[in-house]
Amino acid sequence: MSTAGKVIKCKAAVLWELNKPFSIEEVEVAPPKAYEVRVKIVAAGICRSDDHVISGHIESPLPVIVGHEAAGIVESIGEGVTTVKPGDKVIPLFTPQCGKCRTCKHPESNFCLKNDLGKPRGTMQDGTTRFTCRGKPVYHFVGISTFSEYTVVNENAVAKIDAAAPLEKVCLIGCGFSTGYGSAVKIAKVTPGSSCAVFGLGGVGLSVIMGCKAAGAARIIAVDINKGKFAKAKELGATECINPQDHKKPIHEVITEMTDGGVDFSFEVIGRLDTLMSALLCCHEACGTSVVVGVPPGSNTLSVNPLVLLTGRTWKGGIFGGYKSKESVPKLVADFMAKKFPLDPLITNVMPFEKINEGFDLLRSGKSIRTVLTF
Ligand code: COD
Ligand code: ZN
Ligand code: ZN
Repeated sequence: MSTAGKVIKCKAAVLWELNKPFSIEEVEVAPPKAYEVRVKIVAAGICRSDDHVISGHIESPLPVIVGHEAAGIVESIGEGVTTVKPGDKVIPLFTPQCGKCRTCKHPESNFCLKNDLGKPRGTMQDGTTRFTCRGKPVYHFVGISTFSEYTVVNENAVAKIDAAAPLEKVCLIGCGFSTGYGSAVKIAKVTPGSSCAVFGLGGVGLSVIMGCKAAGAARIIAVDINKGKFAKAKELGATECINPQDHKKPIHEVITEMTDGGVDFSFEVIGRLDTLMSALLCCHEACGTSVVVGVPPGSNTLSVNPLVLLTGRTWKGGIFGGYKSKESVPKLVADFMAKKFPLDPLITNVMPFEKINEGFDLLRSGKSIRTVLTF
């Protein structure tokens, strides 16, 4: 019997309070309104940014259903939807692409004004929610809330992908892979023969390394305080791995000495003020570029001596690897299908959705890169 037009009751991981485990609850998911799409989630990855919501580092109204890296199948569509249909395989987009705003019309930028990232309302784009649990409304996370068997997204926040794509792998294209890889090839525009330093070897940082390698970097210096991450970093293209705790000197000085005055490109993929500064200072003072991928907790700010930039450094940042999401995600999936890059090395654990709290424990203990939850 078709579920289109009806409320669906299903399981979702609800975060009721900060710093508490998720509670697997029965939730009601309302049908999609006009220009919205209801998606049956098939696989969802766990990204550190989801954990930042639990800890309060990323602000969100509560209760909330988090998750922003997933793949699924369209269950039903609202009025006026033309770009996807029931049965299509899709990836939800935590940065939408409306195609109409100033950002979308700009050839280079991707931070569509329909996003719910900076100051989150925790709602759909019309300001209302589609989830209820125990009679209470439950908030959305970045417009896609993927830790639920069913979710509702705006049409501009979902991309149709190859019908043959393995959803339990390409879900990583929804965040970790694209955020990292694009930061290297699209935001930094890493050049052949260049030197790079990547701070933080989680799923996103390792994807930066893949991007640096694909762009032809000659040296890729991987930096992490967890030595357990080094073997995977080397497998994916790092030429050297360093642990700041093994050095007496500040790590930016160590890298500057190793690279004749600093690297061409550096990336901060941790989300800490001290490592943001180290990454900035370890790129060459006259010709280096440093890219901000990680974001420290909301209220934290850096104070920077302008001379650091006056000498010629470039400091930039970007969300979702700089990719315009709706048009780029299908192409990234096609590239994966054509074996232009692997995703398997990033997936260390696969477990049923109900074990979500164990998946987060693995991330916090530094034992996993990406855990994929299957529904
Ligand atoms: N020095 C060196 N390495 C460190 C340090 C340190 N002081 N502290 C931690 N690390 C290492 C950890 O050992 C770990 O290997 C790595 O840094 C971080 O990896 P993960 O697995 O925790 O994180 P990812 O790769 O899933 O995500 C990293 C982000 C930087 C994207 C995330 O933390 C973040 O800042 N998100 C906010 C920005 C955002 O919302 N982006 C859009 C969605 S991702
Ligand atoms: Zn993410
Ligand atoms: Zn837009």
